[in-house]
Amino acid sequence: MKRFAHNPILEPIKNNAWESQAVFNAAAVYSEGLVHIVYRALGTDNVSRLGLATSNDGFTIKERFDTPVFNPVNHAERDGCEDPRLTVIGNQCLMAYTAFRNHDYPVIYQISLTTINIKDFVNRNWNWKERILPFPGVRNKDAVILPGKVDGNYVMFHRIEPSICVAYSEDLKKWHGFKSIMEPRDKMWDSLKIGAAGTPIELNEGYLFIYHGVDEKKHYSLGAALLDKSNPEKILYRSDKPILTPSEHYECVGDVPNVVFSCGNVQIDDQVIVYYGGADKVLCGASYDLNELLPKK
Ligand code: BMA
Repeated sequence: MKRFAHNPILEPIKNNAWESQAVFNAAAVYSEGLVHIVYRALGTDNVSRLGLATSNDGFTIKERFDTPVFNPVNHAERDGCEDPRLTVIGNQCLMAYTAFRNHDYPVIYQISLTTINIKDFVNRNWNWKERILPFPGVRNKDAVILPGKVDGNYVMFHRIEPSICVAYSEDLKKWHGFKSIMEPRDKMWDSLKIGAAGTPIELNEGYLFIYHGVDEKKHYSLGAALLDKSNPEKILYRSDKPILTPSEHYECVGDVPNVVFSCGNVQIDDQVIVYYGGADKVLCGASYDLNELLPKK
């Protein structure tokens, strides 16, 4: 595991009101030789919107856009669209994110889904389709869609505290087969609660599933699991130790201390590049050699 030498790779821009407070937890898609990084930006108004930056090698930011690419539009998300996770299936790019509303009681966050044609996405035509609330009114976050279907169904991982759950759907609207598939582990780095990190990566051995875990001190770390390809509810391996845990200044000091939190990763050759928010303030990256991440046979 190697942190990027030039972390953080994105920091807030004071003169852009919509991204003046924090830029962190980002989704990532690698398409046509370019990494598209869709990051959560917190504005002066305390509302989260999504911004876009790109990179050729995954490490160096090539371009960063001056206006958000995704904004809150409905009541469920009036206080923010947070923590995007992107999955490409065929010509469809699916985005799961957290719709946040804190002006009513009780404060509610829930999962929202939308899609965009991959051509529109890479050409920056922001024709996002209908926004769907798969579980209206249920407090839930950390949703990500698997990059492959099982028995014709989309598979979503999501988090009903404190566990990672699964759900299935043919049309992204009606979901069934909810159940918890991964629980926190007593006295370990993931003892309090867990949730998906970025989109699972399909390998010969199974889906590489990076997830976050929170311990009793409320430190957020990242770990790795391997899921069975034909039955992703089956956990073939789960790391005893975190693969990344807060230690650098930009991970320990920020809006929320001691947090490494990821919503996106890409695979470029044998490298997995993981984008992660440092202390809910800045965006960072780390890379892993696939051979290092997978369990030794
Ligand atoms: C989670 C999410 C993330 C955040 C993390 C640490 O519940 O809200 O957006 O990065 O907490 O504060």
